[in-house]
Amino acid sequence: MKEETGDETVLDVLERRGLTRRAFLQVCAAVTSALALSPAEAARITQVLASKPRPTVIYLSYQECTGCLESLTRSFSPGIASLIFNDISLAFNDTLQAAAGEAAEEAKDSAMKKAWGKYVLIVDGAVPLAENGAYCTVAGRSAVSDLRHAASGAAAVVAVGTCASFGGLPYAAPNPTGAVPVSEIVRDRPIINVSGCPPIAEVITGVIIYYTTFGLPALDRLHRPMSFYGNSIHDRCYRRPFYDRGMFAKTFDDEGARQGWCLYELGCKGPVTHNACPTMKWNGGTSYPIESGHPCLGCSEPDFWDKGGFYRPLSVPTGHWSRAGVMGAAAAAGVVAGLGAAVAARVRQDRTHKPDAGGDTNQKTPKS
Ligand code: FSX
Repeated sequence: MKEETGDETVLDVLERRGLTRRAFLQVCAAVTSALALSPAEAARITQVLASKPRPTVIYLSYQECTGCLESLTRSFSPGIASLIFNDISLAFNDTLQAAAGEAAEEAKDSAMKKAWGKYVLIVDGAVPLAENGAYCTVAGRSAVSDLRHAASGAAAVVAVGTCASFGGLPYAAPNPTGAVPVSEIVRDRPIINVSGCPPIAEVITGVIIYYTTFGLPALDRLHRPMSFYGNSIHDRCYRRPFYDRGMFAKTFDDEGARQGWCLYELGCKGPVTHNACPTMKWNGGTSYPIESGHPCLGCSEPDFWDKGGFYRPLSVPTGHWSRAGVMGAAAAAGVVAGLGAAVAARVRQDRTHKPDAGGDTNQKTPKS
């Protein structure tokens, strides 16, 4: 086996392990299919992975539940092993690495020095600012100071999870720690938000590999990659025909729920939530919440904890992101359009259907 060097390509790494070019082409095919690359990009992938050094990746965690990393470790294609051993050089992650304490901090400092200005910084978790950042400290240093330092040597920052992207649970009212998203601390580096609580595993790996191979992907107004967040859950929902016909489950165990009708009246946030759940699904494409009979909670959108109740039908959001104007006209228009369609559908339903023979009359219709 050849000796490990700092600037290896994916092909070098596989050859060093004694794997054949066939294995390399399999990695290229896995990356191509995971990223749904255009024909032009797919044609370039073999050349890029054979010639471009693997990027150094530093992965830091702050206020979070480790659900994002749990999700990442369950990635199927490309799997976490392939990502770490083949596609990137993961220099620091305090959950996955064996080192702890001072040895871990030294490893982080040395990896950052070696790749200063070039590494990709992945961050999960929000960052508390109250009490001078005392609510989250690592090795005696506040998260905010740690993040500022790490980001100043990064080529780009990938905020993994809704906590890092938009504040998430720590940011929810009354936000006692003064938590903020990464974008409020880092203002001079490109930021890719990979939201979701947690994000889909293959979306995390896909974004990391896309960035490290091709650079910044096309982003939406909330800095999320369009390829994964360009459509709403509602756009691709297999229950959509029931929504359009005004056929709604009203309780979790009524006839409508058993027949797979739309979950809008049970609080589904699909019309205002952008993510790839209906197409990529979870656990290697097995299912996703709506397919399992549960409404979408809207976990990949800003302020999802504060929007007035997971099981209440949509209404115009009132949380702090929307007050600050971050929610934006497009999402608000989506809510209004969704409500308009639902009300119109409901009128049609009342005129033409009696879909819920055993329905729960206590459930309310959507209201603005
Ligand atoms: Fe937050 Fe992630 Fe939810 Fe948890 O790292 S997005 S609470 S799944 O773990 O940050």
